[in-house]
Amino acid sequence: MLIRVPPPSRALESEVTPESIYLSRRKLMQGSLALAAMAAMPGWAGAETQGVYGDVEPAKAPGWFEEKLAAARWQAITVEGESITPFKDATHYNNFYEFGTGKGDPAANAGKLQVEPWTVMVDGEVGKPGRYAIEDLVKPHAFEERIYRLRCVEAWSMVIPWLGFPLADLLKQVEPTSSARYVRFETLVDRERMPGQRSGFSLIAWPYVEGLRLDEAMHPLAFVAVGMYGRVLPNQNGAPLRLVVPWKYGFKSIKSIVRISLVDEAPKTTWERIAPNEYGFYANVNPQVDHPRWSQATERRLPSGLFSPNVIDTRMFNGYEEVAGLYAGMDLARYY
Ligand SMILES: Nc1nc2c(c(=O)[nH]1)N[C@H]1C(S)=C(S)[C@@H](COP(=O)(O)O)O[C@H]1N2
Ligand SMILES: [Mo]
Repeated sequence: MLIRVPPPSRALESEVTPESIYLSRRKLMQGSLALAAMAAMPGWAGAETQGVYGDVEPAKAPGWFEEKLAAARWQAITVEGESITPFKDATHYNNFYEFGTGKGDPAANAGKLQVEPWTVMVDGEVGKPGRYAIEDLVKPHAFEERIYRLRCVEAWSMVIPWLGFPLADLLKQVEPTSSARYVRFETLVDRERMPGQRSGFSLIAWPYVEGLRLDEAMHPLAFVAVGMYGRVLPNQNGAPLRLVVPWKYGFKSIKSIVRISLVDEAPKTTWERIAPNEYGFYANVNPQVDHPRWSQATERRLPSGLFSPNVIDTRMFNGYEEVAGLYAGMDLARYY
């Protein structure tokens, strides 16, 4: 058996689950049924009883999702001393400019997005290029739950339990060649169903593009999400598959991916193209490097209101210090 030293982002389950649930679960886990019990429920067990879902109905999940969900490994990685953001906030306060620039626009408009069938074009420096049905990209990998902080560059944040698998697993599946140095991702273009793409005022040259250095993409924390809160990913959160890169500002976590290209040069990303002095390729969360128009030293943790703004300190790499080695020797004020 492989014994691993827990990274700093990993914490005791007691720190994210209410104590009563934690205690009953502990009892279950004392016996030889420990593993079975682990597999049976989400790491933030008892979401229904905690009222996490509120009145938000689940989206209809495709067959491939239900199949993998039944065998999911709950809570591989969690966060310290934080509570899960209510499902309502995570699904009704979104950035997804394809559906409009307002925080409520994605929830209001994304219902029309057709997520089934879905294919992802894999091309460039790979041994196994092709147009993959989503089922074929997902099936070889076990579902894991990852409870991650999500820090938007606009200085608000949430804590979200994602379901999916490491991006490294998907990349290994398509076999990057020795010339591959970066990964480029593209979101769907659908002017009919994505009203934000029709707007004459949009600054964005669609498709939305993001990218990572290959070693960043292979880091065990880089994640492909197909679900959240134990349910299939809602359209407004980037169904049917999106990236989650928890140590970077939220805009790196590209939604509704239709193309993954292994390339030898750094791709030009959407926000870099629009305002290169404000948004860099790296976009690592960094409280010491301010946005030219606002401070990045603190963040509003949702839910946040006028009378309880819930402002907390922002942490280097969003608290995921185990990625620091990826940037050894780099001036992070220059490569922001
Ligand atoms: N295709 C696409 N992906 C996107 C965006 C977008 O506008 N289009 N917004 C990004 C930003 S700025 C953030 S903060 C996160 C928000 O993810 P969430 O709505 O699931 O919280 O998605 C990111 N991914
Ligand atoms: Mo963001």
